[in-house]
Amino acid sequence: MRLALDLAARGRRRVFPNPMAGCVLVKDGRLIATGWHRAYGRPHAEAEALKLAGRRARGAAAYVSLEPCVTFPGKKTPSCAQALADAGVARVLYATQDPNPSVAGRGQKLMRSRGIGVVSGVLGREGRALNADFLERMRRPASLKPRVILKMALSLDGRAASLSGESRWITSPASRRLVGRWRAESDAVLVGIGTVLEDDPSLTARGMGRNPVRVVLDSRLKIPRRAKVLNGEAPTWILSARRGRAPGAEVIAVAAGRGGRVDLEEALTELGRRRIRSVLVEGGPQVWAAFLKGGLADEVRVFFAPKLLGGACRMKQALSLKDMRPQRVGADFLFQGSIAAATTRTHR
Ligand code: AOF
Ligand code: ZN
Repeated sequence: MRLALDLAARGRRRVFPNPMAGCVLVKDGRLIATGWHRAYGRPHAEAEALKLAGRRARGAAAYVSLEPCVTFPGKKTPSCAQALADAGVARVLYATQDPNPSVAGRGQKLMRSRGIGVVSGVLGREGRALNADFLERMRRPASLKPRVILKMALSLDGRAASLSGESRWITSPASRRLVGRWRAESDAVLVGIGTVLEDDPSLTARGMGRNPVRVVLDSRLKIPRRAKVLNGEAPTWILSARRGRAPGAEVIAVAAGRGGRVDLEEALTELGRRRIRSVLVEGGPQVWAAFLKGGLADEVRVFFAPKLLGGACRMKQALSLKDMRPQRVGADFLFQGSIAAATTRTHR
């Protein structure tokens, strides 16, 4: 079991929002196959081990770090409890029950009904510690909406992009690293389709931790196939008023509100149902405005970069400011500085 737990831990940072899981198949005192859940959407630990073992799985004992799963609506992979039974595995020992309400106890029941000897709670404390985050999320009521944090990056004159639509990069590498950390701390990052079309961001944690779920509001399902958010580096959920498919993402149908746009309250309800505790809303301006207008944001984090973008067609025409002296004036913030590089501006 210790090996199963160690194997499970190899999926750390990759499997979110799924739990980590490892599986070891043993027969006649000999290890015959191992497997672990490598990444969200990929085969489960048991499936990997059973594939390696082939016919040798018959009569074997399986040590699994988590109760093997059963099928439920929206599930991406086949039931492991079923697969273990179909392969003729004789005994299944697992560390902890799956806290997912769609699975909890049902995996055990299914295996027992198929004549498998089941033992639960083997290194239970270690198993629970391994997936403490998953356990905590699954205990959340499905009716709770996530906390919404709006992240904005603006020039000092309050622009999020140049006239041509460029927004890379307004802020410094240090700020972007900080955003990477915020992404790693969030369960989900959300952008509108406009941002995907304009900036093509990958929305990963930039190596600062595990990647959050990437959520795209795309009412009319316009996402291009080559969009970086579809690169498989992290799970992507497209919330759309249309039904459809997008390879590399899960398209989730959400009721439309005014103007055929995805209703934001519905969107947050859906994320809550999926046990998302926090969403970092990264834009663009239309999405910020919609969240603010709906009174749906809990917190804002605004970067002001020491530059002026007003009227600049391209980002490189922004006016840089130097010797910035930020000050508090009453309830306000005053930023004073001198203009460093006067670039000639070409207006449209
Ligand atoms: C297992 N073995 O390795 C893992 C399990 O959408 P799916 O098919 O990936 O299913 C996700 C659910 O499966 C997840 O919420 C949790 O209940 C269970 N995770 N179960 O038997 C595994 N990772
Ligand atoms: Zn499974």
